[in-house]
Amino acid sequence: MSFTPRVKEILSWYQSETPGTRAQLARLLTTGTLAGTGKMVILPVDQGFEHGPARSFGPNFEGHNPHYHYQLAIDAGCNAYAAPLGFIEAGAAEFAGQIPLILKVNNSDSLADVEPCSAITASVDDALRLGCGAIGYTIYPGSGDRNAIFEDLREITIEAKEKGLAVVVWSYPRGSGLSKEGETAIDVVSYAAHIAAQLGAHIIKIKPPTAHLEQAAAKKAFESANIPIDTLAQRVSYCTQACFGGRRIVIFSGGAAKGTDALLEEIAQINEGGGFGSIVGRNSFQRPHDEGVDLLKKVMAIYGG
Ligand code: FBP
Repeated sequence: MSFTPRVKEILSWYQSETPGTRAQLARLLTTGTLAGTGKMVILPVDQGFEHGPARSFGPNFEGHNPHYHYQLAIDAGCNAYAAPLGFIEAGAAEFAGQIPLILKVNNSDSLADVEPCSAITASVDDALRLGCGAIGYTIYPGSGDRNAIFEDLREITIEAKEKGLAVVVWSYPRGSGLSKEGETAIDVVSYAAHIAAQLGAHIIKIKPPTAHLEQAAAKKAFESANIPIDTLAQRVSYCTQACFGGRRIVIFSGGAAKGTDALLEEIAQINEGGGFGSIVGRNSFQRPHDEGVDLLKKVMAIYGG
């Protein structure tokens, strides 16, 4: 397969990586409906672990079946499917080679009342054994546990790169240092995205940021530099710039289930701001199968232009 100029350009940002890692990034960029466009839509299904099965799969009972999500990602034409060890293991043989896989190697639950942190729940070797092309890891900038979170990612990233895998980082600011509103504030989200880039992430996943400015010093900096943050498109643009001047793949999460129009309006703004795509979980697998596929196809149509 010959790559499009856009795929070649994106791969040129990752020249220091091993051939194996670059091949996995290339596979992510050349799979599914958006193949070759430089955009990606990924299906993530770690919500059962993160939020519990009732909140995650109550709205669409089919979601309890691990194969359902593999098939949903394939039917919709996603670039990849991301999940924790159990869900990936439960379908890796049946669906081998049909869609790139991202193994979520750390996870957190909603049962304990502690500073945000995740346990390491799978390894780079698990990812290789299961045929995954990338590992996924969540960091919580703002958490009192951030040193351990960052240091664990460092170890895992070194190993993943040595063994030829790509690294996808979910960067979700939260913890005692931040207000609830601050978790999605533009200064905080862009900062969290930058931290993920500095930690060596190839693909950075963040939440769509709001116009709120959380930290006084950052507020001053945004205002004196006149950085436009009124629209979501402007804020998305700023977040991609915060990741090495646009030389990292930055994608945006779908969030809790919402109406189709509201989600598509958000996607249109992300696309306008130069976002590289979306990772849409609850909004797709909590709808009945055909509606979920239809919605993901509409999302891809926006990114595909
Ligand atoms: P959604 O599209 O369902 O928001 O999925 C994106 C995601 O990052 C999941 O991978 C993860 O389980 C969830 O959001 C975490 O959400 P939060 O940490 O805000 O509870």
